[in-house]
Amino acid sequence: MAVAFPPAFRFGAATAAYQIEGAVAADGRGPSIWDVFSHAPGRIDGGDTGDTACGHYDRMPADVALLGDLGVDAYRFSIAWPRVQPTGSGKPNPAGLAFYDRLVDELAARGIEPVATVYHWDLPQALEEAGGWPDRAVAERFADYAGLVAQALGDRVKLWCTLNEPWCSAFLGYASGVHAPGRREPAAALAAAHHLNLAHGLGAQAIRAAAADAQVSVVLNVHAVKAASDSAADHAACRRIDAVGNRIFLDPLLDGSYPEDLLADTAGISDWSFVRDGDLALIRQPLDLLGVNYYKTDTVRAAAAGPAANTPWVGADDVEFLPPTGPLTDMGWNIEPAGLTGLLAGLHARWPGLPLFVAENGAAFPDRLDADGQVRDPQRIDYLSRHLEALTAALAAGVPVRGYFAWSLMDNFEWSLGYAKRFGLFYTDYATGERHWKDSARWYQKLCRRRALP
Ligand code: IFM
Repeated sequence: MAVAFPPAFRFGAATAAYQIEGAVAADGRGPSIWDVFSHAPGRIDGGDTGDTACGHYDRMPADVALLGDLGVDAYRFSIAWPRVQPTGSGKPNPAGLAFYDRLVDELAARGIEPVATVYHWDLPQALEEAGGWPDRAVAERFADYAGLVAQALGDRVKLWCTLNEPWCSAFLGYASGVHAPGRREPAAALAAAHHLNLAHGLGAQAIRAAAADAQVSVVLNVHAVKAASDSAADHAACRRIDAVGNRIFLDPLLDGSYPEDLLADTAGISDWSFVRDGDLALIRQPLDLLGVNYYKTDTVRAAAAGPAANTPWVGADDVEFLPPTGPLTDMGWNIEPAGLTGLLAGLHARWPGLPLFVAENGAAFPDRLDADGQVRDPQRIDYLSRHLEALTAALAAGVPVRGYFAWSLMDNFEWSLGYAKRFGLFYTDYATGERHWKDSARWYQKLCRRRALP
């Protein structure tokens, strides 16, 4: 039986600026933390950088044409802060803004709704040199920047995502150091998390001040984490990961408070004095939608081995993650569609009035461009269709899920793993810059047309 989606449900595809644009020195763009990090020896697999990426900056109209052929309702892209404000503050760079202006016009010409993410990890390097996210001033700079882009694009962009996956910015960037800027300072990572929350709140206000009919969202990679057993110790391990992985963002953003257990878990690391009076009220701005990125589940237990070094799990560094069980994607991630249903249902149970959307979901596989020009990726079709089916199970249970964005439109720069991991619906030939339809793109095209899963 075909499973149908509500008429207003949006099917989309997602990307992020640094992962696809390239042209890092074009039209006055300043350096970001990812330019600096990717050029530091040994940080990125294969020594890759985002200097060229998919060349989207120069190929944008053709990429929007592909989106049109794909038949998506919406396209979620991110705006590169260092294009708009090369040093992270001050007057906007008109040439940088003009690129996004053209992008939203191209999308409009094809009837595709633009969904703009204001920050997907590319902090202007000048702001990192002034302290980075552990420094409160960055949240204020973010609000200025968010206001600028909303002013420039808010007549055509209605749905705004302030931040993408602030957990990664805070904990991969400042605790484990596997992402830019590569710092390993657990206390600073907690401060970064708070300032990202604050940036969201201030940014949401600035967006609404600049564009009165804006819808504001934030996108979280809510970790679907389970305890390995029923033991109290394993449940405590799971609770701690949930606290520093999920509730550190969900609770202040949606309820205006930090979880008591998180403060207790991290008391030996930080006194949280970076939280000032009034911050929590600023952070808790009304949200029109919550974006959820979902890829996999994790199973954890209380470890016997003691604390691990350089973990992103601040205050929970002795929790052990069990090796995932196969089949696995090329990222080494498990494939568990039911986790998506559970995640959406759990969020809905806790915040029943809050509409949700899946802002990213997809899988990397070692795709190959065959001699006949085809890219045969049945595993991705299977992954996407099973996750969309899991989404419909949440819909059937009454969860208000408004859309689904496949990650990603095309293969791109997968951060510290470089170009080796291919998440795209379209295959990127990095030697020529050409995009090729994968079988999964043709499958997604059918889905967008029929608006029903076979
Ligand atoms: O490529 C990333 C994206 O930038 C953020 N979410 C997860 C994706 C896959 O790792």
